[in-house]
Amino acid sequence: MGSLKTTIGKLEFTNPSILASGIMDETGLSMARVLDSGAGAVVSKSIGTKANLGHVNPCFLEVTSGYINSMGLPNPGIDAYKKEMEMAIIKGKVIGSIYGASAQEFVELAGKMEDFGACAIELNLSCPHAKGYGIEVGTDPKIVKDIVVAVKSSIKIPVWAKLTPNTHILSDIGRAVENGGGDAVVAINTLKAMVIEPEFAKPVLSNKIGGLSGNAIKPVGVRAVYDLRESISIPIIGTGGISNYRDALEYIMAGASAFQIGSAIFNDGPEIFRKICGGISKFMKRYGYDSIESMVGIAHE
Ligand code: RRO
Repeated sequence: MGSLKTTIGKLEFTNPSILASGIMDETGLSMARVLDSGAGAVVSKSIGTKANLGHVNPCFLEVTSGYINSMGLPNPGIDAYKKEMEMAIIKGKVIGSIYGASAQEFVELAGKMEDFGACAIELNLSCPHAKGYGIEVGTDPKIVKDIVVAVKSSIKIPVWAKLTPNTHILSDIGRAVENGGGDAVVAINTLKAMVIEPEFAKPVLSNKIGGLSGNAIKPVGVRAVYDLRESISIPIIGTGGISNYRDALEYIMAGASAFQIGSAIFNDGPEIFRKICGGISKFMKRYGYDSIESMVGIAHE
């Protein structure tokens, strides 16, 4: 049977399924549970320099084929997160997601995540609704490159950059990550979105704007990965709306060496990692693929 192993730069993963940042990853125990459920790795909640309560409710809505969140980066702050990281890494690979308003903040956070045992850093350059963070730093190629260069020169572990689809210059941003020495890009974060309640004539979310995730965004994510594959040579991790093995294969064939799962956990629980990997294995056997690598990017041929 074909192997599900995949490599992202110098890191090797037993399978290409990874928990996306923001779901079941505020605590070490929940990340450990996901690793026990068959995920090849988990990404932590995005962590900042100080504790942050996030936005007040309502900050999460279900919509047709997806969800809209405006959680607002709730997290306990980097120093309090140490014990969660330590609890999770006993069970497997943990990628430390961090957000900051400046290269200096990213450097400080990345150094701490490396000390806590993260196997890689995921720079959140893409939260769609956080003032001063996310897309406000992640849609300018110069700022992106400066952040990547600064973080790369300060730590030894690989640096991934999570990119936003809320831009028309995604390829330029991917190239900025590559030129800055980044080891991989992750595409995509959520799409800027809004819901209005007609009876109240007002946006429902307390923050008005949120980020759309789930099945609805899968074609946007697949296209983003396809475009990035044509623009850069560093590995790509695909994410956005994956809920079955066929969705995951679309991302792989568009150019992703691994994929992340988030919203689908609301329906299927953490067992989804094993289920999707099982589906990919059966597909590989049936169609004669002997490795994940042999499928990466083949939709371009
Ligand atoms: O916490 C959030 O509100 C959030 C983050 Br950090 C992100 O990167 N993407 C998103 O949709 N929500």
